[in-house]
Amino acid sequence: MAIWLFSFVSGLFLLHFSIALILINKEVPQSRGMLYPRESETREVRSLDGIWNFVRSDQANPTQGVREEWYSKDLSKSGPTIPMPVPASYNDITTDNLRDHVGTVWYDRKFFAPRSWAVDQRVWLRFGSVHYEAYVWVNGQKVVKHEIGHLPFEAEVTHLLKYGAENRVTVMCDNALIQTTVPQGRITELPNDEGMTIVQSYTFDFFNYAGIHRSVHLYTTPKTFIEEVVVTTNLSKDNVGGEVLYSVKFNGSAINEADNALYVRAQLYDREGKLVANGTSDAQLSGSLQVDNVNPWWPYLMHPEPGYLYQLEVKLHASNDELLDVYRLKVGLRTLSWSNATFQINGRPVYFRGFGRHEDADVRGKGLDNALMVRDFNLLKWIGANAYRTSHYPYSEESMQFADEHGIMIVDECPSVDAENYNQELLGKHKSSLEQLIHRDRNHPSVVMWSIANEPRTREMNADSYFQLVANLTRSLDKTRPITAAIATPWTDDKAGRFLDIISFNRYNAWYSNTGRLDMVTKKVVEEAVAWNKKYNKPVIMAEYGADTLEGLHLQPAYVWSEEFQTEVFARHFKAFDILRKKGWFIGEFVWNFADFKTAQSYTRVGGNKKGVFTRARQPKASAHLLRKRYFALARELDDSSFPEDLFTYIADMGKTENA
Ligand code: BDP
Repeated sequence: MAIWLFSFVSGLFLLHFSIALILINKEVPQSRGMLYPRESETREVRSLDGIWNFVRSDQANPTQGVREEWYSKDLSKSGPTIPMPVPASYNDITTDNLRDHVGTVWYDRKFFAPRSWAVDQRVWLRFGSVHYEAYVWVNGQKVVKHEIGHLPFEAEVTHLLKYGAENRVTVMCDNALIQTTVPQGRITELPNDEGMTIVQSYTFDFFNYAGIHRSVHLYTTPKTFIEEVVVTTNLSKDNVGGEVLYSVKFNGSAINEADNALYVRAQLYDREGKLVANGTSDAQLSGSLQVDNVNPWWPYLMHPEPGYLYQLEVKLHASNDELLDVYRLKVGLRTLSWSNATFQINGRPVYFRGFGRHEDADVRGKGLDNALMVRDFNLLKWIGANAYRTSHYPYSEESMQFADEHGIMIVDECPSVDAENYNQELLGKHKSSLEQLIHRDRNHPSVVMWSIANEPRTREMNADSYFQLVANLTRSLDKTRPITAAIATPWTDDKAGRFLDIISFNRYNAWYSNTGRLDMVTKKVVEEAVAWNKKYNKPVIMAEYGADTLEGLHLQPAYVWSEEFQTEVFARHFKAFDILRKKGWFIGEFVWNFADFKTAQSYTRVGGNKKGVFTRARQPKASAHLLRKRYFALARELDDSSFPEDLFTYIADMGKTENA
């Protein structure tokens, strides 16, 4: 808890001495439960989203609220509160400098627990994500603590609630990033005009938005309930026969002492609601369902009906057949395979055409916003993309479900960005972030790859043992998906690539190197991709390339920051990609970035990072129209899909019409 002032000192210690340490492989804590809250005949879900009360702590006194037990009464009794929307980042809501606050803030709100919930069930309190660290109390009692943003956590609150009465939930949130958090940052004390002040810094290039970022739910389960469902799928070689393998964990005791033989009935329904397979589990609550004439899950533009999802209905029964709990989830049937040259889905090679993105918007920061999410997916489909990377942290569960439905492939990234100064504590948290991510996202057909880091400093001394341990853990948790990391270290110095299945590299030719030199892009991209492939003999993706672009700035000939320049930079890369595609092991191109986004203040950033193909308000720059033509041209060439009617603007007859 708000220990960063102390950790600051130990952070410095680690900075200087960690490189000499040997990293040890310790067990990571195992996540439990956390199924996405869904209503069923045995479960109720209530949203606690809305306006909460909010207090910021004194930066110089971050633990005051804990010492004074602010959680034991309404926050308003400890001082003036302001209204704060949930979900949202708190940073851009007010007109004062809350934006740059470092340390703890407090939220609380009241809610009713209906009388009906008092009988024979459990109640859970679940947070979709709080960044970065959260402490939660209900009616003054400590409930749960969670560290690492962008990931869900929950706790049972059955015993703490007053039923048929008002209750209070209090959250303390700490945004401080130090050398042992994921991602890392630094806290320094610097003199200012009033004396001394605390300053947060970090090397990564997006604003450290904080607060209750995703929805807060209360949900009920029966006393004995379905705690986890894990699903994997297989297809026959001709993609006609399908198999859904499921494995269920329950929590709670059996109905009576003698009854320890629970079982699961699993039923699979197609899109029209027709039952296509059903079965009963074995004693370990696992089983398989066979599907004839299957509709496989295909990516967008790879098939006329992409994102086909079935519904799996899981019913937990007591041995006397009494129905205990029901949970339903969407399932996509698909296979993944990869080699040292290709990545295949349902036996067909995939070429990724996508984006690096951010969860970012004005006012809301990183807060979940359905309007923005739906707009973004409409733009992804408009532009013909088939994939994106959740750079540089896990995105909302709602967006993962949306990607499943729309056939958008996800390279699912954990929150490790710019990792350096490798130390034991960092390793533990990095591994834990992957464990939590895989636990959360393992059932999504859209997730086709795990990204274990963005731009880690992989030339550092401990980088090889560190990434070996991180990759080993990831593989031990999921063997069905390949592992990548987006690397910017020059290939000559990199020590992490050998632990990956797919090499992704980030490079800004004509931007950070040889700025403005459009004649120094194509050859360099080809040479670098070839070098990565030669070094590791693995498929290669260009995971980031791009140029900052101020919308509306036009300069001919192209000049940095202009729309012409971004368009030209893209075109020079396209040329390189087409040369590389012929080599057989180059499997994808991801533009940086989907949309403009906020960063920390810096003289290289005008209101944030402007490498978006779309503005922050989600309107296209000139490059978007070019990229759209490329992505649809690739889809036609590789996946046999057709062009949208408005792809090419009518210019002239071009001699095509026969004389009448
Ligand atoms: C890359 C980072 C990305 C940055 C980008 C940039 O992976 O987070 O936003 O550079 O500078 O190195 O635009």
